[in-house]
Amino acid sequence: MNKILDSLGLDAVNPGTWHGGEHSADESAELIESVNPATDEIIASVRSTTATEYDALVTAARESFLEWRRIPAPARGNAVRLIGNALRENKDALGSLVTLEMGKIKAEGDGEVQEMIDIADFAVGQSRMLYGKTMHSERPQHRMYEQWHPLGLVGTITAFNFPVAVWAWNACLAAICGNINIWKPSPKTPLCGVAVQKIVNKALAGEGLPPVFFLFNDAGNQIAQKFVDDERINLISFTGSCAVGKKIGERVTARMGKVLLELGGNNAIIVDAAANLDLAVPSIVFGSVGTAGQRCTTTRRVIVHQSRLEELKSALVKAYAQVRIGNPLDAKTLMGPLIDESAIERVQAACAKVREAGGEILCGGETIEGAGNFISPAIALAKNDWEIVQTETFGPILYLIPYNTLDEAIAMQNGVVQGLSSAIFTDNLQHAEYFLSNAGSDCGIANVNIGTSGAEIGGAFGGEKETGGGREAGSDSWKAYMRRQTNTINWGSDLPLAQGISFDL
Ligand code: UN1
Repeated sequence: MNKILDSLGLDAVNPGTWHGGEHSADESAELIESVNPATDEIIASVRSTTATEYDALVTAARESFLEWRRIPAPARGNAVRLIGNALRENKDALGSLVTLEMGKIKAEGDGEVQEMIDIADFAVGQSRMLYGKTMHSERPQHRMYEQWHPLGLVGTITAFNFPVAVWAWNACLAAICGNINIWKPSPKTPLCGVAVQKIVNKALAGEGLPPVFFLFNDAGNQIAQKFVDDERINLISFTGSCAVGKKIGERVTARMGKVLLELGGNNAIIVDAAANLDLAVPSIVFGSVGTAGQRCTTTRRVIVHQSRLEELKSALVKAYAQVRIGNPLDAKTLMGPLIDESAIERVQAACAKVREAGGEILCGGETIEGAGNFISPAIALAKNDWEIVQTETFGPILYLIPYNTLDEAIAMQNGVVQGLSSAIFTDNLQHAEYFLSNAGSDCGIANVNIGTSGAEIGGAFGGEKETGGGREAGSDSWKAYMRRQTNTINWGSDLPLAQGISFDL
């Protein structure tokens, strides 16, 4: 544990307020303890940010923006390239810290840092491609085009489950677009925030750049509320639950700010009559047990053709029995702990609700003796319209739901309030294409013979309905961090009006 902290320059008590390259620490501020969910031990603590420090931070960020926006986008991209390189150097240590503080297995902790590196690389290229369109004006000797300008201050609020990658999606793109980033990490994973801030600011030190990356920590949610309501913050990008996201969306739009919401999912995999179970079974297991069921893309429902139910049921129960649960830093472990005790309680309550509704728990849902928040992953035979199935329980419980026709399966897949990720397993081309057609999945992500989780950064990431409609990472998601301006230039000596209007004096 100490080796990991030492190599990232973390102490037993760490300042949680970073004004770009510098940190401040008001010692009157509360300490946030970082707890290892695998052992219940305190790893280290991070000092929360006071209201005064927060105000000073936003003022400094605004000053920084006035300088940063003047730097050409490709040069801003070069700064992000330095960050990507620094993350490469720190991949092992930062991946281990993610595992230590969040509890996901080391391969997934490292994978998260790889996702940061990937988006940094993507952003470097994008920095030379902030393209606007040109249009043909209807008026002679007129030219029309559009260009993209930075928003200003981009606030990112991240969740515990992806304590570093989701920041990188937002921060790398926002930075090349010319914005200053202010990050509020989850109070459950404050050390990851501090470690990333250190790596990033060290990489940019001596480059003669204004500070671009700012951080504050909040033990409760008072400063976070100020942040959401702060008119100086041009965009709030929030990842978290639908309930909190809805409130944030309302508050930010009430002050005419911009929001980018990446909220909950209730993701399903349809296992068609023509599915190849050699592909489907491992994908379902990774999707439901990976990150101990705590991804927003986690597979929560498997909608299986009646003819394949028995076969799939026994294959899944067998596979679940082989999932090695334990110390997430151990290379052999496939499933680590849940984030805290209340997460365990929620999974157990979900199992109880399945039983109450008349369903069957096929396996799992049992806590494991000793320290840490360990529970065996559960599979339940259930019905799609049960309240508990309609609810996103953020843990390893998977609902198995039989169907007869593909239309019925798609209706069930879409029959939830969330719309993040979805998949079908089938070797039937018509069924695959139907699932992807506009009569098919209503989610932001729809896959064929690939599970619901583990998206690459190159695509736009996000979902519809109560998932919030935001898109982050690849494709043209960069546009969310910019404002569009349409410019019309008259290079002639007449003044024709659009729509042929004559207005002669
Ligand atoms: C999240 O759970 O908030 O597609 C993000 C995935 C990851 C990102 C998940 N690349 O599962």
